[in-house]
Amino acid sequence: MKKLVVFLSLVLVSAFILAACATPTPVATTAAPASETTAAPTTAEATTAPAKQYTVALVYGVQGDAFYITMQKGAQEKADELGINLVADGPSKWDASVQTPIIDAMIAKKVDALIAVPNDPNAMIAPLQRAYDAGIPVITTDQYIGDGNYTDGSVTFPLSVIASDNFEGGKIACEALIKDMDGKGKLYILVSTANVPSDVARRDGCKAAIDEYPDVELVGVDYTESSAPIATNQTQAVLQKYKDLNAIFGGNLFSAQGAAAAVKSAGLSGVVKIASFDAPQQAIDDLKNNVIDMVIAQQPALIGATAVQYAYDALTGNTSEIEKKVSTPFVVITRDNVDTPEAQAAIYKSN
Ligand code: T6T
Repeated sequence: MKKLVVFLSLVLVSAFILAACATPTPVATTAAPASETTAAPTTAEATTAPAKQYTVALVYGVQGDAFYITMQKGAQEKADELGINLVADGPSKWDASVQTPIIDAMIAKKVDALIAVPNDPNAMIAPLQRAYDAGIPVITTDQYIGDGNYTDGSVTFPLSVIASDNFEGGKIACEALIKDMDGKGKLYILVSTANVPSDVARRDGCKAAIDEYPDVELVGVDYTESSAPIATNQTQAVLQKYKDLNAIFGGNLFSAQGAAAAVKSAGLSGVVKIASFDAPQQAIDDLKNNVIDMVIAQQPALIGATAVQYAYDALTGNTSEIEKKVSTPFVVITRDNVDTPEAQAAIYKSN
């Protein structure tokens, strides 16, 4: 465990350094936001039209997920700062056919810009293209469409993709687990689906870490459909089959939550190590109770805020500083730093 602590301290430091370097500099804006135009107009100004209040839509990934609740909060805070009217909605389940009518409704509402977490990298191209064709700037967060290369890839109309470096996050998590296993033993991966770019990248990042250790066996990869009960059942089956399982990478909030429940009910807390990708309060409680050993917090609020800033920049003609791809940093939380202000600030909000 000592090794894990030392390693994680290094990771945390680099995560914070990364945060300092990679956080996009707030883009200078040229137009005054509507909320700031409160001074009484002079006679000469009285005839000029008031500044337009923009409406920006956020169509998040799925309802009831603390990650997206936190993203919406960050977006709302930035919208309030810029005088933007933010409208947010998302599907009741992770499904492109449920998300598509929500996008179409935003187009019908004639929103000024659209921020979306596409539920499928291919199926969501056409709905987002409809928004773009209607003159609505499109930004994607957390996920991408096409191959994610909006500069010269298969789809280039979105202005930007703002997301975590998921491959790197998966690698960080599994390197830490493997160090704690003294470089040998059995590891199991759970992620949401095989068709979600974020989780596929985390799985691949974890596999890349495993590849560096010939004595580490990957006993399996399961897809949880982002359901904690499914993840619990899958983990129980793996615990039955591999009595000497050493570690689990829970590649998203519900996958990790389900894995933790299974390990707890099998009485294996602290024996089977768990890394949770995502930082809801439950994961923090499990960390403190020795069920989970490491929590990789993404920064959904920063993702949401950056997207709203970019939407505003696009609408006010300040496009020069918009980056096609923004990678937001992680905060790695362990029992050693969980009570620090940085770690506490990184915990997701659930309402
Ligand atoms: O891990 C996040 C998100 O990044 C991922 O794309 C889907 O799952 C979450 O929303 C957590 O449930």
